[in-house]
Amino acid sequence: MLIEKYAIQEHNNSAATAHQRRFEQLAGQVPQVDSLLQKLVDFQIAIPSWALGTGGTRFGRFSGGGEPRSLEEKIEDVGLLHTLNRSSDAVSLHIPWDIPTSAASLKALAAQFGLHFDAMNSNTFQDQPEQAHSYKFGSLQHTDKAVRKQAIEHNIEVIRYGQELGSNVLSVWLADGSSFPGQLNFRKAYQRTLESLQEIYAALPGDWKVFIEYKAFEPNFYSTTVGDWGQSYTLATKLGSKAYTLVDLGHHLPNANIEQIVALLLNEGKLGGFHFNDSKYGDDDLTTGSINPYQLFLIFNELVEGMDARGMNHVSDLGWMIDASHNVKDPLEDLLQAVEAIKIAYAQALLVNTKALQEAQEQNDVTMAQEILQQAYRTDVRPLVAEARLRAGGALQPLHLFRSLKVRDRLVKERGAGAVATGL
Ligand code: LRH
Ligand code: MN
Ligand code: MN
Repeated sequence: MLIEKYAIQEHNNSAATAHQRRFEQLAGQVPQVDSLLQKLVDFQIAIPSWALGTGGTRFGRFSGGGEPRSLEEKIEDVGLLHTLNRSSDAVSLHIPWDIPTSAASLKALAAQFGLHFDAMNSNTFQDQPEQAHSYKFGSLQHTDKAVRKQAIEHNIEVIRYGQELGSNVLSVWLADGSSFPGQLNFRKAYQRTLESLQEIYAALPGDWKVFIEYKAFEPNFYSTTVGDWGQSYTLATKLGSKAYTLVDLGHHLPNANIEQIVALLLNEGKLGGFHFNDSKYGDDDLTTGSINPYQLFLIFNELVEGMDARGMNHVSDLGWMIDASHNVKDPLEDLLQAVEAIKIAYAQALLVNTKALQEAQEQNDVTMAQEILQQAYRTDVRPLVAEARLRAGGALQPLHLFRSLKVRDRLVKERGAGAVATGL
């Protein structure tokens, strides 16, 4: 299903006057507004294939219908998002939830929508029907070498798929850990994980990176072998310069200071990228910015300041991905909201007067430091984000247009009310 250019044009024309008024009012107060807008135009966030369907909880799944039935339809869905917001130019696949049958035709389809393939995610947390060994007691950490070998080979296979698709990142998240005290020798589990990762690392093409994603708990509830940024960081350091830590915002213990973790990983040159989502309790996978937008802003504030200090490219030097999945919203509407929230946080961080903030910090002017941050955070930057979208050829109000064009109804008609996506 395509959203025609004229539909976007018509929508933008009808919203133009109100937008222009709001934008001009704000633009006057923003130093170097054109360069800020260009940064917003350039900034892209990859969409995970598994977020295109309603996820489930362990208890139930309530599909809204019209979900993508194939990898091709998932790409079409990301294409829809990108047509509307011009900020979602990549898709992140999960193997074996998404097995590419023909890489060439998938690449061609993606290119039609201006999309490419971002990080490839392996899966050794579920058993697959044809698999010889079970991951019940872990994968890369497993006591049995044969299980480790199977998991290593799976990761190498994922790299191969990624190479055919033009990706250059492997994301490894392990459910490995233990559910009861005494179940696991922590040192041996860590060591085996490292050795397995070393074999995967050896198969990594020269221009690839590997991201090691940590998570405090779930599905194991006593220990997770890559449970926090420290464990991921030591693994990444031992592996070498192509290995980095991936920060999934939902993977911390409650109240963790994620912005500080991000600042330090960046400082050590080991921050690989993000899985954006939001959470109130655990790995809730809720829409980015729906629970704690101030935290998201504080993270972006560290990113902008730290990346600029290190001369990093905001777009290409880190992996920007969403990782969300839930039960009650239309997945495409949800992803439009998530991308918008990320761009808002980024725009607010770009507004921070870094020089003044650093002066306040050096002088221990705590009050002023807080004022400077909150001045940026409390600015309604939505007209800037909308203007950037307009300049990039997207819709002024993507969600509004999605609804007025009845996109979901059209997808339900095309794919059926019972169409349910593969994934979580
Ligand atoms: C684990 C995780 C990881 C998986 C995804 C489906 O909780 O965040 O990134 O690949 O969920
Ligand atoms: Mn994740
Ligand atoms: Mn997760």
